[in-house]
Amino acid sequence: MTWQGVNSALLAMTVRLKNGGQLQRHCIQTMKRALSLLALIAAGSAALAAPAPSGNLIVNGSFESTVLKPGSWAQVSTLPGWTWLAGPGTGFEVRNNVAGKAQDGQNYIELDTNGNTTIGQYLDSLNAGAGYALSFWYAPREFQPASTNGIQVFWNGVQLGDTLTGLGGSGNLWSQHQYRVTAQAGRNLLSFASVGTSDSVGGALDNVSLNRVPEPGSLALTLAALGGLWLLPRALRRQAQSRRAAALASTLPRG
Ligand SMILES: [Ca+2]
Ligand SMILES: [Ca+2]
Repeated sequence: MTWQGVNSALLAMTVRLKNGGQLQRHCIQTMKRALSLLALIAAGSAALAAPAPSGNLIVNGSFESTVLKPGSWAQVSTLPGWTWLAGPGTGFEVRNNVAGKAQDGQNYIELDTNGNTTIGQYLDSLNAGAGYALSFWYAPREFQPASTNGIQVFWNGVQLGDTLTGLGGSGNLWSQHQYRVTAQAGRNLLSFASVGTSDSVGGALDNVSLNRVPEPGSLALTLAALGGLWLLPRALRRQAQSRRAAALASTLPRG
Protein backbone atom coordinates (compact mmCIF):
# COMPACT_ATOMS: atom_id res chain seq x y z
CA MET A 1 0.00 0.00 0.00
CA THR A 2 1.30 3.45 -0.84
CA TRP A 3 1.62 6.29 1.67
CA GLN A 4 -1.43 7.92 0.05
CA GLY A 5 -3.33 4.64 0.45
CA VAL A 6 -2.43 4.38 4.12
CA ASN A 7 -3.47 7.97 4.68
CA SER A 8 -6.84 7.42 2.96
CA ALA A 9 -7.48 4.30 5.00
CA LEU A 10 -6.71 6.16 8.20
CA LEU A 11 -9.05 8.96 7.17
CA ALA A 12 -11.84 6.44 6.52
CA MET A 13 -11.24 4.85 9.92
CA THR A 14 -11.42 8.27 11.54
CA VAL A 15 -14.83 8.90 9.94
CA ARG A 16 -16.14 5.49 10.97
CA LEU A 17 -14.97 6.10 14.50
CA LYS A 18 -16.34 9.59 14.57
CA ASN A 19 -18.81 8.63 17.29
CA GLY A 20 -16.34 6.36 18.98
CA GLY A 21 -14.35 7.13 22.06
CA GLN A 22 -11.49 9.53 22.56
CA LEU A 23 -9.16 6.53 22.80
CA GLN A 24 -9.73 5.49 19.17
CA ARG A 25 -9.05 8.96 17.87
CA HIS A 26 -5.84 9.07 19.90
CA CYS A 27 -4.77 5.81 18.28
CA ILE A 28 -5.44 7.12 14.77
CA GLN A 29 -3.60 10.38 15.41
CA THR A 30 -0.64 8.55 16.91
CA MET A 31 -0.44 6.19 13.94
CA LYS A 32 -0.58 9.10 11.50
CA ARG A 33 2.19 10.91 13.33
CA ALA A 34 4.31 7.76 13.31
CA LEU A 35 3.77 7.26 9.58
CA SER A 36 4.61 10.91 8.91
CA LEU A 37 7.84 10.47 10.82
CA LEU A 38 8.68 7.33 8.86
CA ALA A 39 8.06 9.22 5.61
CA LEU A 40 10.43 11.94 6.85
CA ILE A 41 13.06 9.33 7.66
CA ALA A 42 12.66 7.77 4.21
CA ALA A 43 13.04 11.18 2.54
CA GLY A 44 16.11 12.04 4.60
CA SER A 45 17.71 8.68 3.95
CA ALA A 46 17.02 8.94 0.22
CA ALA A 47 18.60 12.40 0.11
CA LEU A 48 21.64 11.15 1.99
CA ALA A 49 21.96 8.05 -0.18
CA ALA A 50 21.51 9.95 -3.46
CA PRO A 51 24.59 9.51 -5.61
CA ALA A 52 26.71 12.65 -5.38
CA PRO A 53 29.76 13.38 -7.49
CA SER A 54 32.79 12.21 -5.60
CA GLY A 55 36.51 12.53 -6.01
CA ASN A 56 38.58 15.22 -7.63
CA LEU A 57 36.72 16.82 -10.55
CA ILE A 58 39.85 18.49 -11.96
CA VAL A 59 41.43 16.73 -14.93
CA ASN A 60 45.20 16.38 -14.61
CA GLY A 61 45.16 18.47 -11.43
CA SER A 62 48.61 17.23 -10.47
CA PHE A 63 50.08 17.80 -13.96
CA GLU A 64 51.30 14.22 -14.13
CA SER A 65 50.00 13.55 -17.67
CA THR A 66 53.15 15.00 -19.26
CA VAL A 67 56.01 12.50 -19.33
CA LEU A 68 59.37 14.08 -18.57
CA LYS A 69 62.77 12.79 -17.56
CA PRO A 70 63.34 13.18 -13.83
CA GLY A 71 65.11 16.46 -13.11
CA SER A 72 64.05 18.07 -16.39
CA TRP A 73 61.49 20.61 -17.54
CA ALA A 74 59.77 21.45 -20.82
CA GLN A 75 57.37 23.88 -22.38
CA VAL A 76 54.49 22.03 -23.97
CA SER A 77 51.75 23.41 -26.20
CA THR A 78 48.98 21.28 -24.74
CA LEU A 79 48.26 20.09 -21.26
CA PRO A 80 45.37 17.60 -20.78
CA GLY A 81 42.48 19.26 -18.98
CA TRP A 82 43.97 22.75 -19.10
CA THR A 83 43.56 25.67 -21.50
CA TRP A 84 46.04 28.47 -22.16
CA LEU A 85 44.10 31.72 -21.69
CA ALA A 86 46.58 34.60 -21.84
CA GLY A 87 50.28 35.44 -21.87
CA PRO A 88 53.24 35.43 -24.23
CA GLY A 89 53.24 32.29 -26.34
CA THR A 90 50.89 29.41 -25.71
CA GLY A 91 53.06 27.12 -23.68
CA PHE A 92 52.77 25.45 -20.31
CA GLU A 93 55.99 24.99 -18.37
CA VAL A 94 55.99 21.56 -16.74
CA ARG A 95 58.73 20.58 -14.33
CA ASN A 96 59.74 17.13 -13.10
CA ASN A 97 61.33 17.60 -9.69
CA VAL A 98 63.65 20.33 -10.96
CA ALA A 99 64.34 23.62 -9.12
CA GLY A 100 62.42 22.02 -6.30
CA LYS A 101 60.34 18.88 -5.84
CA ALA A 102 56.72 18.45 -6.81
CA GLN A 103 54.21 18.63 -3.99
CA ASP A 104 52.39 15.59 -5.38
CA GLY A 105 53.77 13.01 -7.82
CA GLN A 106 56.67 14.08 -10.03
CA ASN A 107 55.45 17.12 -11.94
CA TYR A 108 54.32 20.64 -11.19
CA ILE A 109 54.01 23.75 -13.36
CA GLU A 110 55.52 27.22 -13.21
CA LEU A 111 53.07 29.88 -14.36
CA ASP A 112 55.56 32.53 -15.52
CA THR A 113 56.47 30.56 -18.64
CA ASN A 114 58.07 33.03 -21.07
CA GLY A 115 56.25 35.74 -19.17
CA ASN A 116 53.16 36.03 -17.02
CA THR A 117 50.63 33.45 -18.19
CA THR A 118 47.03 32.61 -17.33
CA ILE A 119 45.78 29.05 -17.59
CA GLY A 120 42.41 27.58 -16.72
CA GLN A 121 40.19 24.53 -16.70
CA TYR A 122 36.59 24.57 -17.91
CA LEU A 123 34.11 22.51 -15.91
CA ASP A 124 30.90 21.66 -17.75
CA SER A 125 29.17 19.17 -15.47
CA LEU A 126 28.87 20.93 -12.12
CA ASN A 127 25.51 21.33 -10.38
CA ALA A 128 24.33 24.95 -10.47
CA GLY A 129 24.19 26.40 -6.97
CA ALA A 130 26.13 23.53 -5.40
CA GLY A 131 29.19 24.15 -3.23
CA TYR A 132 32.64 22.83 -4.12
CA ALA A 133 35.88 22.72 -2.14
CA LEU A 134 38.86 23.99 -4.11
CA SER A 135 42.36 23.13 -2.97
CA PHE A 136 45.79 23.66 -4.53
CA TRP A 137 49.43 24.04 -3.51
CA TYR A 138 51.59 27.06 -4.25
CA ALA A 139 55.33 27.63 -3.98
CA PRO A 140 57.45 30.70 -4.80
CA ARG A 141 60.31 30.13 -7.23
CA GLU A 142 63.42 29.25 -5.28
CA PHE A 143 65.77 32.13 -4.42
CA GLN A 144 63.53 34.64 -6.22
CA PRO A 145 61.95 37.71 -4.60
CA ALA A 146 58.24 38.04 -3.87
CA SER A 147 57.98 40.72 -6.56
CA THR A 148 58.22 38.05 -9.28
CA ASN A 149 56.49 35.08 -7.66
CA GLY A 150 52.85 36.13 -7.46
CA ILE A 151 49.92 34.05 -8.63
CA GLN A 152 46.21 34.74 -8.46
CA VAL A 153 43.32 32.28 -8.59
CA PHE A 154 39.93 33.04 -10.14
CA TRP A 155 36.55 31.31 -10.11
CA ASN A 156 34.44 32.36 -13.09
CA GLY A 157 36.59 35.46 -13.42
CA VAL A 158 36.30 36.55 -9.79
CA GLN A 159 39.54 36.50 -7.80
CA LEU A 160 39.58 34.27 -4.72
CA GLY A 161 41.50 35.72 -1.79
CA ASP A 162 44.62 37.79 -2.10
CA THR A 163 47.58 37.45 -4.44
CA LEU A 164 49.85 34.63 -3.31
CA THR A 165 53.55 35.39 -3.31
CA GLY A 166 56.64 35.09 -1.19
CA LEU A 167 60.42 34.97 -1.14
CA GLY A 168 61.68 31.71 -2.53
CA GLY A 169 64.02 29.61 -0.40
CA SER A 170 65.92 26.46 -1.32
CA GLY A 171 63.67 24.17 -3.35
CA ASN A 172 59.90 24.48 -3.36
CA LEU A 173 58.29 25.62 -0.12
CA TRP A 174 54.74 24.46 -0.74
CA SER A 175 51.69 25.85 1.02
CA GLN A 176 48.11 24.63 0.62
CA HIS A 177 45.29 27.04 -0.19
CA GLN A 178 41.62 26.19 0.07
CA TYR A 179 38.45 28.00 -0.96
CA ARG A 180 34.75 27.23 -1.06
CA VAL A 181 33.18 28.06 -4.43
CA THR A 182 29.65 27.83 -5.82
CA ALA A 183 28.91 26.51 -9.30
CA GLN A 184 26.97 28.61 -11.75
CA ALA A 185 24.66 27.15 -14.38
CA GLY A 186 26.39 25.86 -17.49
CA ARG A 187 30.12 26.22 -17.85
CA ASN A 188 32.39 27.13 -14.93
CA LEU A 189 36.02 28.22 -15.19
CA LEU A 190 38.84 27.81 -12.69
CA SER A 191 41.90 29.85 -13.68
CA PHE A 192 45.34 30.76 -12.38
CA ALA A 193 47.44 33.75 -13.43
CA SER A 194 51.04 34.63 -12.65
CA VAL A 195 51.50 38.28 -11.67
CA GLY A 196 54.35 40.58 -10.68
CA THR A 197 57.54 40.91 -12.70
CA SER A 198 57.08 39.10 -16.01
CA ASP A 199 60.51 37.52 -16.39
CA SER A 200 60.08 33.76 -17.03
CA VAL A 201 60.52 32.81 -13.38
CA GLY A 202 57.66 32.82 -10.92
CA GLY A 203 55.22 30.92 -8.75
CA ALA A 204 54.63 27.16 -8.99
CA LEU A 205 51.37 25.23 -8.82
CA ASP A 206 50.56 21.59 -8.04
CA ASN A 207 47.87 19.22 -6.80
CA VAL A 208 44.74 21.15 -7.78
CA SER A 209 41.51 19.52 -6.64
CA LEU A 210 37.81 20.37 -6.65
CA ASN A 211 35.38 18.24 -4.67
CA ARG A 212 31.65 18.51 -4.18
CA VAL A 213 30.71 19.63 -0.68
CA PRO A 214 27.91 17.48 0.83
CA GLU A 215 24.75 19.50 1.25
CA PRO A 216 24.17 20.11 4.98
CA GLY A 217 20.38 20.08 4.49
CA SER A 218 20.36 16.39 3.61
CA LEU A 219 22.42 15.44 6.63
CA ALA A 220 20.41 17.66 8.98
CA LEU A 221 17.14 16.18 7.70
CA THR A 222 18.32 12.64 8.29
CA LEU A 223 19.66 13.43 11.76
CA ALA A 224 16.38 15.13 12.65
CA ALA A 225 14.45 12.08 11.46
CA LEU A 226 16.69 9.71 13.42
CA GLY A 227 16.27 11.92 16.49
CA GLY A 228 12.51 11.71 16.07
CA LEU A 229 12.72 7.94 15.81
CA TRP A 230 14.57 7.82 19.12
CA LEU A 231 11.96 10.03 20.79
CA LEU A 232 8.93 8.23 19.33
CA PRO A 233 8.70 5.33 21.82
CA ARG A 234 8.80 7.75 24.75
CA ALA A 235 6.03 9.88 23.20
CA LEU A 236 3.89 6.81 22.58
CA ARG A 237 4.37 5.61 26.17
CA ARG A 238 3.31 8.99 27.51
CA GLN A 239 0.19 9.02 25.35
CA ALA A 240 -0.73 5.51 26.46
CA GLN A 241 -0.31 6.52 30.11
CA SER A 242 -2.52 9.57 29.56
CA ARG A 243 -5.21 7.46 27.95
CA ARG A 244 -5.15 4.88 30.76
CA ALA A 245 -5.42 7.64 33.35
CA ALA A 246 -8.36 9.21 31.49
CA ALA A 247 -10.09 5.85 31.16
CA LEU A 248 -9.62 5.15 34.88
CA ALA A 249 -10.92 8.58 35.83
CA SER A 250 -14.06 8.01 33.74
CA THR A 251 -14.89 4.85 35.73
CA LEU A 252 -14.67 6.55 39.14
CA PRO A 253 -17.96 7.67 40.73
CA ARG A 254 -18.47 11.38 40.48
CA GLY A 255 -18.65 13.19 43.80
CA1 LIG B 1 52.18 16.89 -9.41
CA1 LIG C 1 57.91 36.39 -12.62
